[in-house]
Amino acid sequence: MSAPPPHRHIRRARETLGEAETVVVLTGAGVSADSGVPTFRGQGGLWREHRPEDLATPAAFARDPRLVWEWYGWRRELVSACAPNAAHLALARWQEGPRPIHIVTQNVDGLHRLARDRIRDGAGGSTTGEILELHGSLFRTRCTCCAAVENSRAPIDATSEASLPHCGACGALLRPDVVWFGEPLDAHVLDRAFRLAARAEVCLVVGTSAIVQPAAAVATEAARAGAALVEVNPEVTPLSRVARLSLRGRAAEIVPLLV
Ligand code: BV8
Ligand code: ZN
Repeated sequence: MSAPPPHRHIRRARETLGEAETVVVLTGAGVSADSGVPTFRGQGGLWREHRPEDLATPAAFARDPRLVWEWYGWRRELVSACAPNAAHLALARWQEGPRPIHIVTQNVDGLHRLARDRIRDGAGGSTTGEILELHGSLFRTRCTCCAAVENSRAPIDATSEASLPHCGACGALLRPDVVWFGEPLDAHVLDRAFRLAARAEVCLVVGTSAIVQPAAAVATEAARAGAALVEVNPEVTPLSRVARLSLRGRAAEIVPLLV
């Protein structure tokens, strides 16, 4: 376990974030690790015995939709039992504040939205901050034929292809409404993310290995446009050397100290 970041780094990060008019936050699986959601690549990061790159692909779904749905059904069940952690909640509270704080997440677990709902506790929100889900959501399905999209938290019966979820409108097989490897991201969402990054004075990067593209480019584009990068991650990543501050530690411990 790495030593916690020195107080002066935390103080400097708080000052950097406190002075910024506009902030974009890029999060990855590490922000949900403290909620019990396994990461993709860190220790214990394997999703059961499957590698994301093998199953989160159109080819895997075409080859064996039952196996892919079994994997997503398992992840849906696991994530449904996870609650937003102190990092999600601190970011949600920060978004309700006076400044535009935007969250761009690679995660499909919906925990940033859940945190916002918790903070608002049913009351309407006042934030101008956005939550952009670059890679879709575990809790949405899309029809493989008519492209109908539905919110869905139902358990998946993957015992046979016939028992997999099918479209109420056209009867075709449904798929998880997530972006698989080799698939393009939603152009509007990605364009919006890059626009926010280009305007940000600070980009806070929490819990990503910065390997997956084009998501990781949101941080590098922000830096290229002049933003200061502040990173929170127990491990070194390709962004660490370009970050103004790279805080070694867990999101649930550090993020609440920063915002
Ligand atoms: C595309 C949804 C093109 C599914 C996911 C260059 C440019 C463009 C593409 C590529 C490129 N190079 C390679 C590619 C191909 C590929 C790619 O990036 N491959 C990687 C493996 C190299 N990219 C794509 O295929 C993308 N598509 O570009 O299409 C195109 C264009 C036009 C037309 C056709 C095609 C699509 C990528 C999206 C894939 N879908 N998820 C699902 O979830 O099932 S990606 C998946 O990885 C998750 O979304 C995850 O969030 C994401 C990134 O991983 P991280 O979030 O960073 O998680 P990871 O486990 O890696 O790291 C966790 C970090 O947290 C670690 O650093 C760890 O230290 C830290 N941590 C641990 N505990 C804590 C912590 N931090 C803080 N606190 C803690 N407690
Ligand atoms: Zn349909």
